[in-house]
Amino acid sequence: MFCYQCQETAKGQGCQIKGVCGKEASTACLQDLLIWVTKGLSQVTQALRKEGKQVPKEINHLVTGNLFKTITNANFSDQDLLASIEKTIQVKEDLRRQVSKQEGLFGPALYQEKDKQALLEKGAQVGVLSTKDEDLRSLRELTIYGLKGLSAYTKHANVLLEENEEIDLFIQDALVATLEEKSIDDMVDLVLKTGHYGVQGMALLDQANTRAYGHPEMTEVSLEPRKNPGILISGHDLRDMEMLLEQSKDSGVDIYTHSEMLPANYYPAFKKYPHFVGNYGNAWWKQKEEFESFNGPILMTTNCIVPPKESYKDRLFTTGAAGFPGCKHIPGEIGEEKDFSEIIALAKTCPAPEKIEEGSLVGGFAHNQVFALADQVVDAVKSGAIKKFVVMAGCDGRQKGRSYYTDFAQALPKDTVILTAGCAKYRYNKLNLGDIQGIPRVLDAGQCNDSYSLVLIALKLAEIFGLDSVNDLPLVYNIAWYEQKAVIVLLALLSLGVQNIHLGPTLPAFISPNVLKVLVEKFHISPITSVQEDLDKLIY
Ligand code: FSO
Ligand code: SF4
Repeated sequence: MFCYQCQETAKGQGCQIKGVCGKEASTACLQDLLIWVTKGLSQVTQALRKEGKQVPKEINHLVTGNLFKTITNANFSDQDLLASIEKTIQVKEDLRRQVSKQEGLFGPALYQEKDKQALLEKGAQVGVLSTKDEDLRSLRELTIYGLKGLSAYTKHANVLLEENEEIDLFIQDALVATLEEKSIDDMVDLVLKTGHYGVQGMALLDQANTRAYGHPEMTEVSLEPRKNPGILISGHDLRDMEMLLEQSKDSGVDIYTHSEMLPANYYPAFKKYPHFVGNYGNAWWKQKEEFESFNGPILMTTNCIVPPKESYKDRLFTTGAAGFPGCKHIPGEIGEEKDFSEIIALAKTCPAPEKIEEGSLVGGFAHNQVFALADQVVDAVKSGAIKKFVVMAGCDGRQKGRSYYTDFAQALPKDTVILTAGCAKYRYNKLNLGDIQGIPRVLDAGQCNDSYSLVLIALKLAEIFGLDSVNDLPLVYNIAWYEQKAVIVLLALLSLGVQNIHLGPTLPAFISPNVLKVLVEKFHISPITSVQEDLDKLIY
């Protein structure tokens, strides 16, 4: 195996024996093969479309679903990955028969192995290192990781029955492009185009979420459990949240969010459920302790799963793209009602969650809510009460060095406001950093995909202040990344021309020195340094 797609990759270079995330070598090879056969399927859909033939939307969903399954910490199940590989080859073969001009098809488009051992061996040959040139490899992987993040967001929109076929076409074309010999310049263009579609993907999801559940609004979220048994729901899938709330109402079981599901508390449609209590715990990587003390069942709707301890493994359920061997998976395709009754029944037999925190936190500052506060915000900027906005979106992770973000947030002068989204916020959202004339100093827009809100807010501020570019705003970026959803957020920002992004806690291992040079020249990206040095650079 060789995997370097996340920030915690071994030695900052690549996991080669087993993933730091807990991924086995066999799983890594199957994920590589799943990507490869999905490229093959995309070659076929591209060929069909060139011949003017229709490709059903279920095929688009298969492509995005496959990519989603290979995101860091999403699916650890060899069985599930094998089934996806077999299905993809089967579907691809069925479609290939409809292609009139077969001459252009090669490699994965023609692959139709069935034997498990042979599949594993193939997986070991078609991974990251099969591209020999370091820079081409870097740009291909950067594209693929962006596509993985984009697929996850697209999928979340699809489950709410929103589609944008243009995005699917791009994903498939871009997958095919990573099989072709392209120049470095063409690949840089492809990376930026991926970012452009990243913006479209986040916009689609924003539209899907707000149409279905209303606009997030300023909300005080309780951090304290009640006395009833509970179910903890984690990940990003709001449709799963809705189904769970609906099916568990009047059952005597309470519902709590964990990690990236916290923003569900901000949506009007979910507030009407009296058994939806609040949030329990912190970012994904603290789940080993927090799932233990929660006492009740946990539903993982997406990444980030940490291989569970035996003590709670039988209480851990997965659904959607998530999977873990030995944990029960709740099935349900797009448009289908999932059945969470087993989880609810199990909850009733469990003790109530143990209290691990006190008080509450405030969030819900997505674009609509911030626009509603625009006059207040603009006055505070004009009077000098707010001197700078600091975008600190992205992910949290286990690495010790991430305490930098807590220290940075704490050291920021009192006339700065943090704009955040994603699980990165857990490093500072409980610090009580106060407010500026009633505007909280930490404005949480929501999940990592709600970084889209931060973009809209920046554009709105630029418009109000009559500026030509968001780069002229008193707004700086200090972004933390961990996995591939953060990659698409980053590429989206770059495609919008955002300059001077500070990225940490370390730069991606998959960015080669030459590709980094391009990013620095074009966008002035830089790594974080020390809190003081970065404050000097960004704030003072
Ligand atoms: Fe975090 Fe995990 Fe949202 Fe990620 S929970 S790390 S970028 O999956 O998706 O912010
Ligand atoms: Fe290593 Fe990250 Fe890949 Fe897991 S996802 S194998 S930790 S690089």
